[in-house]
Amino acid sequence: MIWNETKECMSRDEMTALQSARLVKTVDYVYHNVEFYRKKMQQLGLLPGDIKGVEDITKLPFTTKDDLRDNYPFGLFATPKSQIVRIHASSGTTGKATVVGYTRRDLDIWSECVARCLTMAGVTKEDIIQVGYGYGLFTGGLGAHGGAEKIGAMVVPMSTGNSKKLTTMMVDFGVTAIACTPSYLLHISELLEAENLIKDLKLRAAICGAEPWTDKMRSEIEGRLHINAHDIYGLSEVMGPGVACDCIYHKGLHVCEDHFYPEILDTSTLKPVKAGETGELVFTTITKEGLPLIRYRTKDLTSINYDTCECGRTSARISKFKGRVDDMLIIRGVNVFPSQVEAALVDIKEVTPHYMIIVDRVNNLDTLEIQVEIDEKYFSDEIKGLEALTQKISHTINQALGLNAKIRIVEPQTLTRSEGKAVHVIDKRKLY
Ligand code: DLL
Repeated sequence: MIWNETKECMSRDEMTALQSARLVKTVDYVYHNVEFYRKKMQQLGLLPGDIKGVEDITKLPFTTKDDLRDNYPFGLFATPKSQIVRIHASSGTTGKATVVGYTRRDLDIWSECVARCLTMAGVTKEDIIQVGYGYGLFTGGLGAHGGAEKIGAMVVPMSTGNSKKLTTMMVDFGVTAIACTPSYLLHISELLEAENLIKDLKLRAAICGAEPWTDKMRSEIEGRLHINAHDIYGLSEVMGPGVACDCIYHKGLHVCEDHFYPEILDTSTLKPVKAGETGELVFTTITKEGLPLIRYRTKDLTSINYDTCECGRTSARISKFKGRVDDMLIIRGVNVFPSQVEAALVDIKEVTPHYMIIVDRVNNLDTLEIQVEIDEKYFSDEIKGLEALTQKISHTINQALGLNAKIRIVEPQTLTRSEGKAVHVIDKRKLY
């Protein structure tokens, strides 16, 4: 068993030594295998030998989502395509997706990290685990699946979208653990309550993530379903789910820091903040082969704690997330940037660049409405024309975001103009 606690209980000095050795290797690897990094390092006058350990990490350049987009699709891969055995993708800031690639070894390490997280939630080979994250290009489904299989649990690969079947199977199979987004689990709990099925459940644990949620929401899920709910974090660029997870004490998420070196940086100076202070989380992958990333700016806001946890793990813990540096929204688990909506609308001549994204949560499911202002030239009272235009916009938005949105066409000059930074989003979701 590799996912036992050996790497999670090392002393800080041992961990730093391991991270340093892996960082040195990674820097040498990217310098010789990824033109993007070689050029960036050369611009900074850096040679691989200048990085002797994690104490030198701040000398290295950052990587952003835009860098992935600019090198779309495979430009940052460090291995020949023949060694990549899996691709995933998530939303980019505009039209193009962010593509990530894994070698066989990357997949092994990924499943090991997820297995550690599931172990923190008490999942063992005796469990039956339902995976209710989407399967496909999103990393949630296959990522959770790989970790559960590594543990040897019985996996039910439900994916998303058929809640009735999910609740039926949950009861019939005697499912003991579930992995899905927290809002989806709340929705499921309502369905189970409505059908008076809670008493028939064998469920003990949930591993929820992919979107922000609070301790209050956790208590609500735990109370309704009589389970322990754990917070799992990750992002596709760095790997997918399994970068960090909280244990039974829920005092921060243990980072798999033998694979991902975390830094917390001041959002304006991009200099490291002190432990306990909030800043942007930045990761350097120190064992990845397919898509190694140096100082990847997650844009997620958190703080870090290096104290040993009550559970005995010594791994660094990041606090529950406090928001993002950018304007990315997470709607039904899908990452959405307002700029994607803008980019999609530009191609539709009948509408102006004025739009408003309205996100809400009804019955614990996210709803998305996009109000679009019609161009004066095309404005008429003719319903038929408007219906056709609504359909056209709806289709374009669905293609761009991978999400269905309710489109509401509004009259010219209806949407508020702002004098400063334009406000394009009203997020009515209450994160408890
Ligand atoms: O959401 C990977 C994932 C799947 C994580 C399943 C956990 C469970 P992306 O689609 O690339 O990857 O989105 C990554 O989602 O930068 C955060 O802003 C947000 N996020 C992920 N997990 C959490 C969490 C997956 N536990 C982005 N709490 C990240 C808060 C989260 N935000």
